[in-house]
Amino acid sequence: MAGAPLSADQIESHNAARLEALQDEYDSLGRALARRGVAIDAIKARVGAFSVATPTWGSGRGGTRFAKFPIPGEPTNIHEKLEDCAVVQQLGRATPRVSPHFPWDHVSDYKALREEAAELGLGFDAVNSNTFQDQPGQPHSYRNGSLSATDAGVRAQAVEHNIDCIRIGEELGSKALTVWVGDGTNFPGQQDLGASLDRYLEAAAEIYAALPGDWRMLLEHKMYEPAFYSTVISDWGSSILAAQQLGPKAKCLVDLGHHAPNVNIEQIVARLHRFGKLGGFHFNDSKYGDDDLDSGSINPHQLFLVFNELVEAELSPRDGFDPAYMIDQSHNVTDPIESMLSSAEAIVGAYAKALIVDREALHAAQAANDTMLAFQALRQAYRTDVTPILAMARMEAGGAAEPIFAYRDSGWRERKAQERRPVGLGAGIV
Ligand SMILES: [Mn+2]
Repeated sequence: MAGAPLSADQIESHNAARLEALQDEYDSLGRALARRGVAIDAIKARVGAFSVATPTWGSGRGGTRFAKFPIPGEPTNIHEKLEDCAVVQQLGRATPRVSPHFPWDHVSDYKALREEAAELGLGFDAVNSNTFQDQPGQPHSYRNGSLSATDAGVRAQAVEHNIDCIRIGEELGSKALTVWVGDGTNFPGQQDLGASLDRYLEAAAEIYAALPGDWRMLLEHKMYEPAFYSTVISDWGSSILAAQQLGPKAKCLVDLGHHAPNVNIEQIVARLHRFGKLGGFHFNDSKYGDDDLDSGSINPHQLFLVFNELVEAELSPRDGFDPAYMIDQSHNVTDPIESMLSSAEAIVGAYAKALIVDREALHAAQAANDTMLAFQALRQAYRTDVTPILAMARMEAGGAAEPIFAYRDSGWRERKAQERRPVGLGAGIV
């Protein structure tokens, strides 16, 4: 297939029916912001330039340890996943890149895959390796770990897979490899906690050595799961120590769901940036642990505070500050396209709110130890409804004023339910 997946005419008529009301709301917000010294068009331009990647696996229905409930018409292979990600991009205009995962997205011709994506209006973001599950026919099992395994053959296999991912990524036009390992233990005494990190670092250094000059290696930490007693790269401390030891191309990736409950993630962002090690983000939300709920659905204020730190970071850039943003959540009960549209809007909205913070007032209040006015600088921005800015930016880029309604009206999923083969039942994991 060639070109955008949905009819541009349909999006245009969707927008035409909403333009007058939207213009009115945009102008009204513009006047309100102008009184605060904020130029709405400048914010809209920043919003229009912001983007976040979608993960190929996010286009399918996720699952839990218990079950996966597929929906008719969900994608069954990388080609169909790209189509669905292209729908998200066409309507939402905030997700122009896709983050692939190997071996799940394996094809025989990556050059052709890159062209196929480009025709759909998509590029490729960070490549994700997978050494947390066994694949058919692989010589060694990851049941006792991968990069940190005690068995040298297992470690070599995991290193080789990551290097394969780099080679594939080069063909796809990626510039980063994201490494998350599920390595860890379930019992005290199961492994030597120091030696397992040593083995991880030694193996990770071999992957690092294979990075092209302009690539980054993003280390993703996770506190627990699948291991429930200890995890080798469990937190941002382990992550930054590993990244510092590996070298300048190694950075830390913060997945919002991968921390202990109540951890101050915005402070972690500030810390990682302070040492030039903030490499990327996986956006999702959580209530109890790593539940992979939709971004901004549980704690939108935290998302805003994270972006507040990212805007501060933009203002005082450290070496190579260019975080890779990606949505990483499990769509268990919704149409994944709708969840990604809704989440992208929540993420861009948090960014827009962070942009309209009166930084001068904030910094002055901080310097004067005026706690309440410092907080009010944040509060004033947070309570601003930035919806008209997002909608206008989307529309001007060719997207839809109300993406989820435009998607429903398109009948995309119903059509795909006729065309695509059904997904089997079974336990799912993302
Ligand atoms: Mn993640």
